[in-house]
Amino acid sequence: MPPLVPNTGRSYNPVVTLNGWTLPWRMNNGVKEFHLVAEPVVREMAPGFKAHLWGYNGQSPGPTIEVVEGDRVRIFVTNKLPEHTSIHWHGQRLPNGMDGVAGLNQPAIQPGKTFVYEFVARRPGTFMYHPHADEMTQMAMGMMGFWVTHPKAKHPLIDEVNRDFCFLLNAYDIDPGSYTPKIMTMLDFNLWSWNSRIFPGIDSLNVRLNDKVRIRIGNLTMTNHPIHLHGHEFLVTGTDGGPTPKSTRWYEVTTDVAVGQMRQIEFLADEEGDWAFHCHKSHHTMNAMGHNVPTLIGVDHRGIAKKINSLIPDYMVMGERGMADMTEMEMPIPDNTAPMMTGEGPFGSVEMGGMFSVLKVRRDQKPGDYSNPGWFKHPEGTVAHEYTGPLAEPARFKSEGGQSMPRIQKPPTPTEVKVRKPSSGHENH
Ligand SMILES: [Cu+2]
Repeated sequence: MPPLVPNTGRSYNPVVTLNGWTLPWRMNNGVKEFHLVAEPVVREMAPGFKAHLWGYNGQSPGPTIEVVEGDRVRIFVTNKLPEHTSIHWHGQRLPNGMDGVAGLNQPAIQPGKTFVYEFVARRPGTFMYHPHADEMTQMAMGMMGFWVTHPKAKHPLIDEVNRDFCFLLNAYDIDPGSYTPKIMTMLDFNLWSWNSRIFPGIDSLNVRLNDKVRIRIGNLTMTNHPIHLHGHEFLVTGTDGGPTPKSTRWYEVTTDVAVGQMRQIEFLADEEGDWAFHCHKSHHTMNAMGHNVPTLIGVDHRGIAKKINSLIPDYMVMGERGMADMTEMEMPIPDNTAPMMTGEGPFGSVEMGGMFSVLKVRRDQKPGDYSNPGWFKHPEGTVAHEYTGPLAEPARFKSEGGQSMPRIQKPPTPTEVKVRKPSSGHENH
């Protein structure tokens, strides 16, 4: 959805929620009123793959809430889940009774009931909201949302930007062929998502050349995610605690977003192209996959892959022709399953899944135009290509070098070695 330009209240430059939207509000005697409905939703996580999640107002994650520093905010929360819930406004300064921890700060919101929260958005920054009641279940089911409080005036530490994107890092464990996340999973999730979408189902971030770009990221998974941008260097300009002091900012190309944290990165998009933007944990740029597969790199698979497959159904040949095989051979997978890796790029399979998208920087992207400009047209002679000319002998590593603590030569102790010869049919010893 295009950014929601405010038509009441104070103006601000709205954010773009990847594959999401901003919740409209109404002004009631100077108070900004929102209505969140906690309910079961169906989320298409990628084309052809739908998940049965819990979320807010028809989607997981819920809609982004955007307000201005100093706004008095009233949020009605209706519970249409089969169990009690509450909402915690992660990172906000507010009266203790509005903090949303069920049992501690308020009674839980029972199914069918509506509660109201009210507070002043006291500090500008990047926030999240999520249940603080049966959290393990409700967050594993997708209940969370983004919150942005824009500064009320020019702020010395908050720059104006041309594009402002936001998304939440979340993760699910959904067995191939099924629809509902397994909520008892602690670490071994099989779907690593941004706003409950997985590559290639994540919106690209489309910007104009020389735009100043801000991306806000919140992590509500069970592990950290080093988020990596190609082709540019960025500054971390904000955290959960608000804008960072300028003296603490340094350029980098990857920033780790730990669990429960928010990071706000900013850069000048001054390099044209289609730049990869992803979590740097390689297993987080994959979709549903089995992890208990032996490595057989170096084994000649000719003629035996089928035999191995009959013994180990999950087995696939890796490290020989690249995972691109996976996308080409179109392995039979159960209905409603995202392929482990996919994505047809202009040069072939991208062999990715999960937490991966593309920053598209274009000279002719109009201000305020967030539409996808298609593939980058590379200037003549700027694409890596096959070389068939003569090559000199390449340099090769020759020695391990020294060691800091030389080993003491001890007289050899006799060792008993038992050698067992394979019974039959094996050629190696
Ligand atoms: Cu990750």
